[in-house]
Amino acid sequence: MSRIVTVGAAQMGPIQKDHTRKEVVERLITLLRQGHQAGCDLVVFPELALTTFFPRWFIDDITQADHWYETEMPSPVTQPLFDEAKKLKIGFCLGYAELTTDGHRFNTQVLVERDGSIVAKYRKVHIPGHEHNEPDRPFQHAERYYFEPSMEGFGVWKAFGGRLGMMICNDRRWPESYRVMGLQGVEMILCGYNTPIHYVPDPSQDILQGFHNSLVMQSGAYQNGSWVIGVAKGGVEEGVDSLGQSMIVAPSGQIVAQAFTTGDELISARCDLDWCAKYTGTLFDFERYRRPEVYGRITSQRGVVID
Ligand code: CDT
Repeated sequence: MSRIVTVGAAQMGPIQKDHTRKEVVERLITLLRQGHQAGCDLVVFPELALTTFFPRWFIDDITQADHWYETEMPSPVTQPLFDEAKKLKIGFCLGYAELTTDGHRFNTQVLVERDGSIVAKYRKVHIPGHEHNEPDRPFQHAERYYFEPSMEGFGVWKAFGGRLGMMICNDRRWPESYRVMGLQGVEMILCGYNTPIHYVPDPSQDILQGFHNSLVMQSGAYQNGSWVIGVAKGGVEEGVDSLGQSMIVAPSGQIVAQAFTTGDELISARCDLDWCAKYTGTLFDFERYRRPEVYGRITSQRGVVID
C-alpha cells in the first residue's frame, strides 16, 4: 500500500496591520479550496498566519499587544477555516501567536487532521532576534520579547498515514531541530516562516537569504531522510520585504515544488513517505552509523568552548 500524502504549501503574501482576522481567514479558506482542487490531503500555512508579523514593533507594555495573540484555537473567527477543512476532508497546519490562560506567550503551530481533530500543537524552540527595544534599527525583530521558548521541544506524531513533526521559521536553521525529530523517525516536517530579506545585524547576508533558506531545508531533509515543507509569509508587509520561496523538499534533498511569487500561492506535491526509508535505511541508518558517544557536547554545552 502506498503512503502518498499530497501536500499543499499555502504561501501567503503580506498581512498588513489593519487587515482583520476575518479577512485573513477568508484568504486561508481560498488557499484551502485551491488545495482541495489540487487533491491535497494536507495544507500547510505560514508562521503567524493570522496577523501581520507584529514583533517588528516594540511596545513597552506587552499587554497592549494582546490583540495579536489567540487565546483559543479554534476561536469564533478561525472556526470557519476548521469547518471548511473538515467539509473538504483536508488537514492543515496553522501558525499563530498563542496567549495561554496563565499568561504565557508562544509562537505556535497547530496540526489538524482531515476529520477536524487536533493532532498536536508545537511551540517554537529557537526564538531569534532581541529582547529589548533597538531604536536604531529600521525595524525591530523583538521575538524574544514577545515569545517564550518552548520547553517541550520537538515531537513527532502519527498522522496522515505517517510520522509528522513541526518546526517554526528560525528552527529550520538549526540542525538539532531536524535531528531530534529524525531520531523519532520523522517522515515529514512542517515549517512556516517569516524571513525579512534585510538582516539588520549583518546586511551582507541579505542577498543570501534565499540561498540560506534552501540550504538549511534541503540539508535537513537529506540528512534525516525526511520530507520538509517550508511555507513563507512573503512580500512587503508594513514596509518590510520578506522572503517567499516556499518549497517542498524530498528526503533526497531535492526541491520538488517551489513558489515563484511572493503573494498568496499554493504549490503542491505528491509526497511518498516510503521514500524516506531509501535514506534512513541506507546512508543515514542512524542505528548503524551514528556515534552518540562522541557527540556529548551537543547536549552538555550551549556556546562555543575553546580549550
Ligand atoms: N520568524 C523568524 O524566526 N525569522 C527569522 C529571522 C532571523 S533574523 C532575526 C528566520 O530565521 O528567518
